[in-house]
Amino acid sequence: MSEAVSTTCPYCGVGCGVLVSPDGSGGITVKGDKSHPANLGRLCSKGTALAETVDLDGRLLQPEVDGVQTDWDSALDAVTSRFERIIAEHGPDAVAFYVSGQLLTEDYYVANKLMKGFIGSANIDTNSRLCMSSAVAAHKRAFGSDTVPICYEDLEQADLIVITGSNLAWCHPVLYQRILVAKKNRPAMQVVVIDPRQTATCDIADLHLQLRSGTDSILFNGLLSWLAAQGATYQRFVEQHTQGLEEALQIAQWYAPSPRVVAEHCGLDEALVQQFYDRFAATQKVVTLFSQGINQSTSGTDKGNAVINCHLITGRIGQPGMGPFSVTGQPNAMGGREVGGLANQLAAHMDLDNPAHQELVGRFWQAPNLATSAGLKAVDLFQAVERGEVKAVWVMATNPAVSLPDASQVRRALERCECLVVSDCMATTDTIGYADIKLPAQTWGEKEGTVTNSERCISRQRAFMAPPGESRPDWWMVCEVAKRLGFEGFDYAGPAEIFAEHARLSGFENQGERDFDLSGLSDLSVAEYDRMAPLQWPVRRPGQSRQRLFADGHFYTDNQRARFIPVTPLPPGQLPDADYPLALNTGRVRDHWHTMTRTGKSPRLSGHIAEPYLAVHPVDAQHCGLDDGQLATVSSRWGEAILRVNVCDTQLPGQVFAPMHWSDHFASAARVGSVVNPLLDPYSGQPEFKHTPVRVTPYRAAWYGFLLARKELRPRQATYWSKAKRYGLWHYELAGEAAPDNWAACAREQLGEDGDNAEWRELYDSTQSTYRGARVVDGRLDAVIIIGADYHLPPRDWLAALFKKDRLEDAERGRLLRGTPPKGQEDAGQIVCSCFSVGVNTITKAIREQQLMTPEAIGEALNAGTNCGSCVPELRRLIAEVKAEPSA
Ligand SMILES: Nc1nc2c(c(=O)[nH]1)N[C@H]1C(S)=C(S)[C@@H](COP(=O)(O)OP(=O)(O)OC[C@H]3O[C@@H](n4cnc5c(=O)[nH]c(N)nc54)[C@H](O)[C@@H]3O)O[C@H]1N2
Ligand SMILES: Nc1nc2c(c(=O)[nH]1)N[C@H]1C(S)=C(S)[C@@H](COP(=O)(O)OP(=O)(O)OC[C@H]3O[C@@H](n4cnc5c(=O)[nH]c(N)nc54)[C@H](O)[C@@H]3O)O[C@H]1N2
Ligand code: SF4
Ligand SMILES: [Mo]
Repeated sequence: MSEAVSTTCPYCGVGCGVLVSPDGSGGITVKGDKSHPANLGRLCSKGTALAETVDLDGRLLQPEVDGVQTDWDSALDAVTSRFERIIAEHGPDAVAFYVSGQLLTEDYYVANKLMKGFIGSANIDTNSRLCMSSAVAAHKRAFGSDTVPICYEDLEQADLIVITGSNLAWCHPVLYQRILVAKKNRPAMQVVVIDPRQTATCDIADLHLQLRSGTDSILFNGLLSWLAAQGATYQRFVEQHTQGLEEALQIAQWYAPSPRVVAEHCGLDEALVQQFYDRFAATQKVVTLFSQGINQSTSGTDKGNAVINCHLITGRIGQPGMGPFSVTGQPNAMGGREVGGLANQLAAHMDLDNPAHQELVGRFWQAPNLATSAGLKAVDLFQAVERGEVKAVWVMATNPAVSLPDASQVRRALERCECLVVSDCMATTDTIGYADIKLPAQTWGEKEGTVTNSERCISRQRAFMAPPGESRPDWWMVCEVAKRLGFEGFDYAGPAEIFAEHARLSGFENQGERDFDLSGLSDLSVAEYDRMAPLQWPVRRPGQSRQRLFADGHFYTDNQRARFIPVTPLPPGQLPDADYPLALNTGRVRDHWHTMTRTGKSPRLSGHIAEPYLAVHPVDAQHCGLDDGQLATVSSRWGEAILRVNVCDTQLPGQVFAPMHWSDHFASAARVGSVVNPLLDPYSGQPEFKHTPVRVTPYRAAWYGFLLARKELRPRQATYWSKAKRYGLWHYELAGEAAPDNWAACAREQLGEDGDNAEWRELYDSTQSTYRGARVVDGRLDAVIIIGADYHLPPRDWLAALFKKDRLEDAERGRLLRGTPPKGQEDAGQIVCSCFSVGVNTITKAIREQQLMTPEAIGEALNAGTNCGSCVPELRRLIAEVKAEPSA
């Protein structure tokens, strides 16, 4: 058996180390790497299921130009000549790259170098604009540099962790696990969660502030005034190492003079606000961790600064167990910032508008044509494409037709674009459908390079399988086009050489005045690069890694003092009104990743939440005439989506929530990006994904259904469908607006042509307008479809077991058509524990019957929750629900 390859998980910014080995039958096994400092062996549900995502189904394997498959030479020539012509006719600003925090640092570095140094435009922006740009802007305003001062160990050493705008339990699960363990070992450790939703993360909260969405700047301004009023400040630090407190404090005191005023604005109990402020004031070791609930806002930059202000006034930065902590989303969001991948950065943490930096980078790159002013930011970029001002765009490793706000506008832009190049590993994303030129990219497990995680830790991604078809790494494609455009400086033998150049640039004439410095890695040989162990920058000398920055109180501003930023609290860009009375919040679920191109392949992950949904508070549900389980149309001024209603009191009244993941590939009309408004933060250009005024109305379907089939299908007549790969089958949920004349025909039509050996078992109940059908091929169940006039349909999950049988017994055929599981075999229900595929009904039943009152007890009885632990918050919620049931 060959040795395990150590690499880094391709999902979130925690950046866990994984060990991959062949499983002996063509697949792989994936384990957490105990020696990796990010996870010390742990993995979450997504990391654990990685083996299910590396098959070649749906891969793009051959370059394509104008719909015709071709070889690399012709495809690269086509990219080059089209870019060349457009640049010649319209200038360099008529072309653009739109890249991604899922590129490796080496890909990112050459793309940025080509656009900003050689093509001569700063029109390269990245999906990090949608993600980290407010945090970047806040860091730069406060510290003079985009520095995350903290390390993961600080989470274990802190006495108080404030988590705001982050669903850590689902989005950075291994960090959440680390906090959980630390809290178990040290019960005095306190956790405060600030989120308008009650999320899985609240499971470890000693205090949950369920504030009105968008009001964090009032809450943190209030904290600043409170700290000052209580004298809970670090006077010497403020005097020696900061500037601007007076003005920031004045504004804070004006808007948020007391916990009472704060409570009123944030919709909170005054006592809870008071408790939060008291704890913060009294605790020295505080980490404030923030994510998209802060960043994705029209005042996201200010909110970041409102948080940082509270750490500056208390001097709680740069020391063990304390600091503001912006967690990164994508695996290489941090690496993208290092290379300067945003349209308003230059390279290696240097600024586009700084003449000294321009001179330095220009000289280092020997750049003939260095861009000197900011390019278009993501949302502006696609608007300029629609207007025809930008005529050629190369999209790499991102799916903007789904993930940008006002996504229908983006589709118009992609359609209009004269030359759209897309490099992706998948053949059928919503974006690549519009491409003139498709370039097959290598992906995780096939390519070599580095990523940087949330704590500035650089780790290697290593290949463990042969790249399929004609796929190539992104850096190679970029360099080939650069060379064809006639530019020198792109002749790299491999990623090791690119990395070394990136390291040299970071240290070039850097006498300690720039935070980002990898001088110690500039001379890395290929062999050393291949062996490189994870390490945190800055790395000024070989082997020298740094856990924390700012311990010495020196910041990267002109006078080395950190800046307090006065924050005027602003409401969200658009408030609900009579036409659109609810606020739509969007985000993530535990087991899916973005537009599902990877996690959608995994049956285990797809079982957790198999259908796109809208979470609605019971009061709003009543107002809108919605029942749990029904379908609803959610519409805004920008667009609409059809989603399954989930009535739950974890929402605040007035606010609804929908996950961002479902693309047109997985559902007929669930792209919430087309509903989200494109309003932006003025400093960062980051969109307000967390707040769009919407209206929710019942979706008037005349029939509903579901379907399990061995093969992927294209539902017909269904005006609503969603699909998920589960149990080795395809699971579709369906609905249609027109009542079928013939239920059997409607049902059969969904399944497409019958094969020769197909036989049908059917049951039609005219009193209830339900039809149940099963297609049996060679005695084996091939597909089951159940449709009816109502959305209350029989359970689905137990049916999957029947597909495993070589022959169906008569009794099974009968039950199949009645829709009832056999006695003693309950329907397992929606998967809660994806590691062991344990469903909600199984768990609830066991809690009730066996009196399982802790997640550990459930683990002993059912295994659930005993591997990665990602579902433990849900297990605890189920226990609480059963406890709350009226006793029989
Ligand atoms: N499972 C999974 N994990 C992921 C990803 C994924 O797709 N799936 N994506 C990765 C990426 S790229 C990112 S950026 C991260 C994102 O990680 P998170 O930011 O943790 O995830 P989100 O679900 O986008 O939003 C976080 C929370 O912000 C809350 N929120 C909304 N409005 C407000 C507000 O006004 N104030 C406060 N305080 N909170 C608010 C939402 O209710 C939500 O619970 O996740 C990473 N990890
Ligand atoms: N409504 C709403 N929308 C959001 C958000 C939200 O909270 N709400 N969050 C935003 C945030 S924070 C983010 S980060 C974005 C993420 O949104 P996207 O970046 O658009 O989503 P992904 O599905 O991760 O897209 C990655 C693409 O890269 C491809 N790929 C994978 N590996 C490689 C590779 O090595 N090379 C190449 N060339 N391609 C590869 C995948 O197949 C996939 O098509 O979504 C944003 N959109
Ligand atoms: S927490 Fe999960 S998704 Fe994130 S890097 Fe670790 S294993 Fe991957
Ligand atoms: Mo992100």
